[in-house]
This record gives sequence, C-alpha cells and structure tokens, in this order.
Amino acid sequence: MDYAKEFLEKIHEDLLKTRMLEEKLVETYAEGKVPGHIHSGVGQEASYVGVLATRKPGDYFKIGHRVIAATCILGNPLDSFFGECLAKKTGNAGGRGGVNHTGRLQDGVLGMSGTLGCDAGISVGAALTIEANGTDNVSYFFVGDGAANRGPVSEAMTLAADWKLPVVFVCINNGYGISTPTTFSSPVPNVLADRAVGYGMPSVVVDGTDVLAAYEAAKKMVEYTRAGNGPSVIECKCYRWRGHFEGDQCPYRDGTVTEQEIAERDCLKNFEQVLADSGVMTAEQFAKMRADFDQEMNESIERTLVAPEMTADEIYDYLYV
Ligand SMILES: Cc1ncc(C[n+]2csc(CCOP(=O)(O)OP(=O)(O)O)c2C)c(N)n1
Repeated sequence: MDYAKEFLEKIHEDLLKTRMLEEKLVETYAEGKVPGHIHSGVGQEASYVGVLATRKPGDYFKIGHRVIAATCILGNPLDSFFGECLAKKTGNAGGRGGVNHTGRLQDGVLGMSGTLGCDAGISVGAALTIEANGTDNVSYFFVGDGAANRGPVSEAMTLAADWKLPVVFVCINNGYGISTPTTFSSPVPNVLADRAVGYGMPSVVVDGTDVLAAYEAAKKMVEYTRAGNGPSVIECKCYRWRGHFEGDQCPYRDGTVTEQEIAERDCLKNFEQVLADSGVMTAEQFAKMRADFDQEMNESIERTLVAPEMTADEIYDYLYV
C-alpha cells in the first residue's frame, strides 16, 4: 500500500476508538446509565474517520447525531465525552445537552442542533470566518440522507456556492431516516451528490465502509475546496447496523440484509484484515489496543458515575432571555 505506516496506524487508531466508544455507549445505555436515548453509529465509523483524515488544525466541524464518538478523535477528552453523555457537570455542556452535544469550540467542533439540517447554515457561517481570516481551512458539514432533504441544507448550499465559501458538505447515507428508506424520501439514489451539479459543486460518491476509499474520495473534494474553488460534496454510502434508537425492532427492514451488511461490510474488521495482510500491524497489536482502550474507557466511566450533577440553580446558566 502506498501510505506511510504512521498514517495507516493513525487511521486504524481513530477507527478502533470510534467503534469502541460507540459500542461502549450502547452498553452503558443498556445498563440504564444514559439519560434520554442514543442513536448508535456502530458500523458507520469509516465514513467519519476516512473523511476526517483530511482535516487540519483550524478547520471547523458540524457532526451529526450518529457517530458522536467522532468528537473524540477531534480532541474531546473521554471524561468530558462521557460526562456529557451521562449528564454530569464534567460534560462538554455541563450535562445540559446530553449525547448530541459533545462538541467543543476549542477543537473547532461547533456543537449540534437537534433541529436537523439547520446546522448547515452554521457551517456556512464558519466558512465565512475562514474566508475573512484568509486561511485555507474548510468547514465540514455532516448530514444524514434524511436531513439532507431539508430546506435549510438547500439554502446553505446555495449561499455557499454563490459566495464560493469553503464548506465540504458530507452526506452520510445509511439508507434510512428513522423507518423511511432513502428510496422513499429521495428521487435520486445519492441524495446530496446527485444534486450537487445543480448548485455548481463537484461531488464524489464512495463506499463509506471502506476507510481508505472514503479518505481518497474526500481528499479530492477537500483539496478542491481548500484551494479556494468553493464548496464540494462527499456522499458516503453505508448502512445503519442498529435501530434508529436502542430498542427499535426495525420491522421496516429485512433483517437478513442487516446481517449480511454486518458480516461483509464491517469497516473495522475489513481494515484490520488489510493491515494484517500487508504486514503493517498484527492481530496481537489490535488485541492490545482494544484491551488498553477498554480499560481507559471503563476508568473514565467510573470517574463519571461519581461526578456531580448540576444543581437546579445552574440549569439556567448560559440561557439568554
Ligand atoms: C427538523 C427535524 N425533524 C425531525 C427530527 C427527528 N429526527 C431525529 S433523527 C431523524 C432521522 C434522520 O435521518 P438521517 O438524516 O438519515 O440520519 P440518520 O438518523 O439515519 O443517521 C429524525 C427525523 C429532527 N431531529 N429534526
């Protein structure tokens, strides 16, 4: 493979940690420790990790409600991640926001709006900041195939294209918006990429379960946008392994397809196979990394469980009236 060993090791580390964090959230939620509910991103990690491998300091990010562990590879420490997920004062938002609000401004992660799609405008605003500062940074906007159909996304794409702003629109197309298949909600199979030409943007469609393919596809678009040519679109095709929420029995889809996806398109397992076959890493290294990170996560969760919750008085801090 034509990549530096360190680069492949870093991609693997990000992929493994994202997977393990997403799995740990499922486990912690099942134990009743997470207030509210979670949207598991297990199985979709390579779409984020591959695209985000093109990042550089000073970039901005809008992460979606699934694969929230991506904020950790962007710099969020485990204690503030689990703190927010478990609604503790140690969380990114002091436990006010919960699982969907693990962003940190100092990492360029601009938080997330529960009103899906509206974040597109914030990403365009961040791109305007980049332009004003005269750097070659970009603003990444991640959106699901369902939310990509919303008006605010279209408006943001129109403005970004008109003003040639450095936004990289990334559609994580996992085939469903809750129980609605993409084939019901979009007349075209590639929800954002097939529409990109109408906004005057280049686009790529990639297998989002192949981390290196996602990286290569993203690199083309990100380089185009960093060079001052305006926004671009990346569409990562993947599959949502779990239900929309934990406990969703998924009566709207064929379970054998899910089983097949898990068996054949496991982004982590497949990448580890590639690394082992090419002699870059060994099964022993994978096992050790797993054991070490599992311990790190468990220790963080132990600390989080005994961390304080905010008091009733503090709930209203930071609210504008
Ligand atoms: C404007 C808005 N409408 C509806 C919802 C409720 N909702 C939460 S997640 C979701 C599904 C979104 O599907 P998609 O964008 O494909 O992302 P996925 O859940 O598949 O990752 C919906 C409809 C919302 N949060 N915001």
